[in-house]
Amino acid sequence: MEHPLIQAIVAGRRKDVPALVQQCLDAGESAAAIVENRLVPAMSVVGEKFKCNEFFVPEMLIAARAMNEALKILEPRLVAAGVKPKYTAVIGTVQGDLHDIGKNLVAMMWKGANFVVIDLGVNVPAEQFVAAARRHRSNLIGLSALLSTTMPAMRETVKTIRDAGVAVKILVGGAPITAEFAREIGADGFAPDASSAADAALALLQGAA
Ligand code: B1M
Repeated sequence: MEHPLIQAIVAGRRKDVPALVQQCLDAGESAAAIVENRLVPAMSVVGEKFKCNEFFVPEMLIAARAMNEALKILEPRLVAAGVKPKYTAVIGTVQGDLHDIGKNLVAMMWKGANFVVIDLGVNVPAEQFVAAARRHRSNLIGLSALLSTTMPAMRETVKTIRDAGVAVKILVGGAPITAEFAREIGADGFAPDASSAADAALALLQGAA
């Protein structure tokens, strides 16, 4: 039997979500554990249902909104009160792609790792990453893509950043992205999930220091 929070997200019962998240917190689950063990699995169930035509886009969207209710509560807890941030990161979902839940989780984990995070949102043109990295003197750019059809936009974005000569590390991720693809397009790193995205970013930046 799935956890009630997973059930509520899958069913898109967004009004039930805050109390269920609170129950998890009261039971001693950490915010990160709730993300990993409840939110991410809930969205996998949604994806499976979509694949077998049990869910369509509206159901996916409703489930995503329910998940965001949980994230609203968890974000302040994930973002540790911290000493002065050492690194600045720009993050966004590449052009043509509107998925932002995974990217938002990565942004949160980076904030949790005490980064200043400039979130450019979704459907971000390559030039906008370059401009933001320059404006904010960022050390890191994070690119997310959820569609196999937007993988070429990720490749193009990496190329644009490299051609512009901005001195940043580039970390990529998203469901269709692999370490091999990341290497092939010239990114500095790949992370399969939000928590390893924080470790990977720190490893890249500390290696560069
Ligand atoms: Co879309 N969608 N969707 N969708 N959607 C997928 C991705 C899909 C796999 C569903 C399926 O077919 N089973 C499929 C893609 C197939 C493919 O290309 N291979 C798909 C499709 C086809 C589409 C549309 C084309 C549907 C249509 O209109 N016919 C359309 C495209 C719109 C567009 O982008 N142009 C579309 C639309 C949508 C909604 C708007 C309805 C909604 C998005 C809402 C939103 O994001 N605000 C939506 C959703 C919710 C999904 C699923 C169900 C869930 C995605 C998600 O949020 N997962 C998804 C199926 C699935 O993945 N199970 C699906 C949870 C999230 C935590 O995981 O984003 O993978 P994820 O992020 C992970 C890692 O990938 C990684 O860390 C995160 C946390 O662990 N990660 C990074 C992500 N970015 C990273 C960056 C990093 C490092 C790690 O470094 C910077």
